[in-house]
Amino acid sequence: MRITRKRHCLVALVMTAALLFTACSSTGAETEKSNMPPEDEDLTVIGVSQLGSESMWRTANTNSLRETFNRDNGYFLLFDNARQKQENQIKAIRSFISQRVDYIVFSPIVEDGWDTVLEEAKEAGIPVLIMDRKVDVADDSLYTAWIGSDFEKEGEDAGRWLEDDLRGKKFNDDQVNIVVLQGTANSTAMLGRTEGFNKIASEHDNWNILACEDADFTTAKGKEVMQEYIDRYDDIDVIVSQNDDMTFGALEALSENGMTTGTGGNITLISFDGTKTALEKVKSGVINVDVECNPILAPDIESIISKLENGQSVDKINYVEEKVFTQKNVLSVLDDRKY
Ligand code: GYE
Repeated sequence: MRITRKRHCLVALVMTAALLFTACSSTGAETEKSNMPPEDEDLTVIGVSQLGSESMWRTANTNSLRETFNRDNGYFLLFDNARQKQENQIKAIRSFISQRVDYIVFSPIVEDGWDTVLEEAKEAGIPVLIMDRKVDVADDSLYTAWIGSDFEKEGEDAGRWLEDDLRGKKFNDDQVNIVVLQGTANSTAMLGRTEGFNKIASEHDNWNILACEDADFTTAKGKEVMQEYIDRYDDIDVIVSQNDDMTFGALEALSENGMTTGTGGNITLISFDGTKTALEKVKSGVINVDVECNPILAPDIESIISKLENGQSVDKINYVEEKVFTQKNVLSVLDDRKY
């Protein structure tokens, strides 16, 4: 049979693909092998799938994991940054399973879509510890424990603070006009903070939530959505920004439009996370209140792992401590704040 030019190309293509495939899979295997600690080292191998690096909170959370799970403390850390994509997290978890890590720790970007991969981890007998955000799975036995914040309480704390702050204040038409910058859609932090704040808002007939839109927990999106709000509404009294990074973006948009916030400004600004940079702005009065969300989760995760290693039982749900910061109490933490 005469090989036509077209056919020739096809044969060449198939051969190249085959070569590439072998090259890729062998590199993959090599990387996996070299990723693991030498067999004679007695280290506990932890595979961490971090959802991204979208915020200062996330950076502090990642640093906490790296500071805790290292060789000096008897751990070997396999760390993967999913860059805000669930499919990357699923891939990372699968690779941890195939590398037979001792524990999988991960921060799920959204709540749903985890059943299959967690079933695979369970079948492989690898305990899964979930941190920060939650998963919505049909079978709770798919993970061993969860460690993180009470996001609904954070939202309620913000609402209760506003309630107190508004006491005695007078508005032109008696309406309190509120805009909300929301975090990543379907993430536990966004769902909880929204629900908690809305619960308090529903107790006040004059709290008027004008808009509540997704700004993905990032500064760039926070600025963009805030600019849209400024263009759309001319009477904003309160901004609720569901994390500090969106707050920084909102502040850029506001200052470009000559608008002011905080104790000396025209708009009340509520933020979440309590990162050092934001707390400086609480101190200077630009942000009225910052509801803390604690990113230092690794010590708690480690104590759960130690218990599991010793055959002890652990609590399924583990909340971390957090506070609410205003100008009144921010100085007590600012100097020692690491993130
Ligand atoms: O508030 C935000 C981050 O899930 C608690 O995600 C976390 C949130 C945090 O991007 O800054």
